[in-house]
Amino acid sequence: MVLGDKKLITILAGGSGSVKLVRGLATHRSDINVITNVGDNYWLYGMYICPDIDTITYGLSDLLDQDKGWGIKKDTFGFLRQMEIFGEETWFRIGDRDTATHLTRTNMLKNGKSLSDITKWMSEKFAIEIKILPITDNSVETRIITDKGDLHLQEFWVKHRGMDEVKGIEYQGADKARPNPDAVSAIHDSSLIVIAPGNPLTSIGPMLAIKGIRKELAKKKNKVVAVSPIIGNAAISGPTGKYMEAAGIEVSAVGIAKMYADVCSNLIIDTKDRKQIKQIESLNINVHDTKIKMTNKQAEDALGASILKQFHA
Ligand code: FO1
Repeated sequence: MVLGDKKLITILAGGSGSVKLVRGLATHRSDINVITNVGDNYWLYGMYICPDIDTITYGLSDLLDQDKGWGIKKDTFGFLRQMEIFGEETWFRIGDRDTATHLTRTNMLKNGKSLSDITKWMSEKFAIEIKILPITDNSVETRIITDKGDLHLQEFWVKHRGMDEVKGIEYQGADKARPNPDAVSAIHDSSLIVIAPGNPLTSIGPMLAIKGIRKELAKKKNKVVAVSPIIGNAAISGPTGKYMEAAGIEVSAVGIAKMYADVCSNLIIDTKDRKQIKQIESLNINVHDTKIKMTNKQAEDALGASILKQFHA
């Protein structure tokens, strides 16, 4: 839909691959909504940590520690050192400035503000023009079912270093979660909806598990384009392959196409995967191939520009 002469763009984002594409699109356009995953959110020391919201916030305000893909660059760790002295577990490395974000968010939640209101307020504090919209204000928690038991995603990935055998993934609370109405409107009003190259099971999956979101995306299917997080038979980064294998999904662009076939009519794959085009097209998905690995700012901007040109947004 075109609103006046403005075409809105919405991106579904989660994880560090996503922020690169958000930045790549934001270089060219400011009329962007970023819908973020909340399944990774984690309570620690009485603070509510929202990694995907914060990664986008720091990424858009040039504060992100790009080497790690999370946290604030050049942050210090005095708070964590003190927690260690107090005998607390310190496997989740939150920096001092980052802690200010979690503490402020938690206080605002305790004072009755919603996660989406807090995120909006924080975006203003970080002078971010782009709208950051948590997928829901309700609790959705990604749980990894392993041979050692049922773990929060942060416990599986950070505390246990992703070493346990994955038996399944659950999005606790997703069936009852009410989608953020602003996220639903953003999808409805956009002329282009991009599913960022995030982990399809732990970054994008929890968002698609919320009924109202999946339904709205399915309605806009022709306007939805996903960017593959896989090149060849391996994830560009992170544990995507491990989760896909555990879910019995082929680790390839074809596997991604099958996962998104009901909500997306367009898939961007890497040029190296051209041989998969016919198979993806047989799923009624249009395929575009380009360089999808964003190793620096130039590559981010180039992929952003290519998407905007390709989809006339
Ligand atoms: N990832 C790690 O691998 N180790 C950490 O100690 C860690 C701390 C951390 C603190 C704040 C934050 O916002 C993210 C943090 N992450 C850390 C990243 C996080 O575990 C995941 O990469 C995201 O949840 C995936 O989207």
